[in-house]
Amino acid sequence: SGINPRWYPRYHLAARAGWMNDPNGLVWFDGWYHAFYQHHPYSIKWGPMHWGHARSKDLVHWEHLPVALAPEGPADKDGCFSGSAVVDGDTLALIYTGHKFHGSVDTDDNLYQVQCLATSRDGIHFERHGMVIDTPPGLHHFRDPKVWREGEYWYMVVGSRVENTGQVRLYRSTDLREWHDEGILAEAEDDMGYMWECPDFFTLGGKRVLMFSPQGLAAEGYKNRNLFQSGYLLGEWQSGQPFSHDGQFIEMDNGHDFYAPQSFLSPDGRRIVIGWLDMWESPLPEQQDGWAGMLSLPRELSLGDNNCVLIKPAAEVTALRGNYYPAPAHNLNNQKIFVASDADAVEVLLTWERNASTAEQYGIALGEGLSIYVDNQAQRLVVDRRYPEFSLEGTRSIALPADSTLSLRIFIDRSSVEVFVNEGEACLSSRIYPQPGQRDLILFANHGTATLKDAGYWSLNK
Ligand code: DQQ
Repeated sequence: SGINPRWYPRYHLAARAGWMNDPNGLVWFDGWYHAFYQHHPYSIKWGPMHWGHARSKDLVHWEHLPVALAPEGPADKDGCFSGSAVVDGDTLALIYTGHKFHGSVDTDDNLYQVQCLATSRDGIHFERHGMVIDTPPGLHHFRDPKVWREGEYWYMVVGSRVENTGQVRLYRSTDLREWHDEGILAEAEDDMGYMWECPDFFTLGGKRVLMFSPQGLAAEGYKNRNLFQSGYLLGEWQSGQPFSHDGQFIEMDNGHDFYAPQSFLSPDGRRIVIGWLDMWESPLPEQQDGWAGMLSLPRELSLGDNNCVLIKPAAEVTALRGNYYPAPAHNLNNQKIFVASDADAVEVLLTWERNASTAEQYGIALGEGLSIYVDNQAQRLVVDRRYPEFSLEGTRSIALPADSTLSLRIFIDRSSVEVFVNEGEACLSSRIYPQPGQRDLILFANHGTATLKDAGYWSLNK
């Protein structure tokens, strides 16, 4: 296409042109992984939402398909909002939010959101069946249905807002058409947000995870970004009961840009999550180039010791690997070491010996704009991005894990970075905007020494 390639991803899914936000309807159907997404094909800005569509055999090489849903029915005239997909026998079913305003003024009071159904036999062409769940009395914000099968029933969670309290509502069905209201599954307590978007509810190693994207959590020290977060509560659940959890909201990703994640099961039973690698408050410089928004790499969740959720790149991601290039040196003494130029599609592996690393800061940089480093004094792992020309400046960070080695898998694409820490302990994802020629990869140690046990990179998707 005519898109300026400088920031267009080499191995992540983005729309061919126009606007993209949330991943929708992630599913394995008929031999393909399908990813749908919130899409405005006619401009670089959010607008009446369509469902964009792509499919893949391996979760990393995607084939674009025609738009699956457009806002043209009576229930969704102003947008086909986020939702999910399930396989029902030989049919692929999409369950999504019909979004519309009554009358000519777009206000919250005129807002009307209902849950709709569309089905397909070939996974490409969809027949719309209209509304299956009307808005409960008194609600305006009622969206993002996530459906799954459990025992003899289909279940659905829907995000909602009652006054200034975010909620997740639960429904049950035998046929995806008639839905029984099962009440409130969970709701915000203690300032946990005024609207809970994109809920998802699944089992993980014997625990139950409620993943959602709350609006309105206050930033608190290093915790929480600003208005939009994505994260989860961990607990237990029995059908017919509310979700019992410990009230600890944990962020899914500690970088600058990750929102509205959705999960699905791979055919071999892995819980995979993909998120929108952006955030509502982020400027999106790629709009200058005719496109906006991209999806994250697929991530596999598991339950670790102490009931913490581990997040690793899905195994499929290694299919991208081309040649491996070991780093030119493993010991740094107050110096910079050049590793590669033009690093626009690489996976970097760095294992630092923390006890042998006394430098005030040590890590890796991509040009002038991005650095990922250990701050020894603060004992934090920091992602620092500086693109002042686009008003993108600032750090996000996590407390360093206790281990004596710090192992990082860093995925760099033309306008993104995803850092996976120590076998799934944390993950930090951010959009980056290096200009061409600003992609030198450089290891550094400031004021002291740093030692690598293992270091190198793969070129990806060559
Ligand atoms: N984006 C969708 C909504 C959802 C929000 C609209 C989250 O369905 O609540 O594009 O980013």
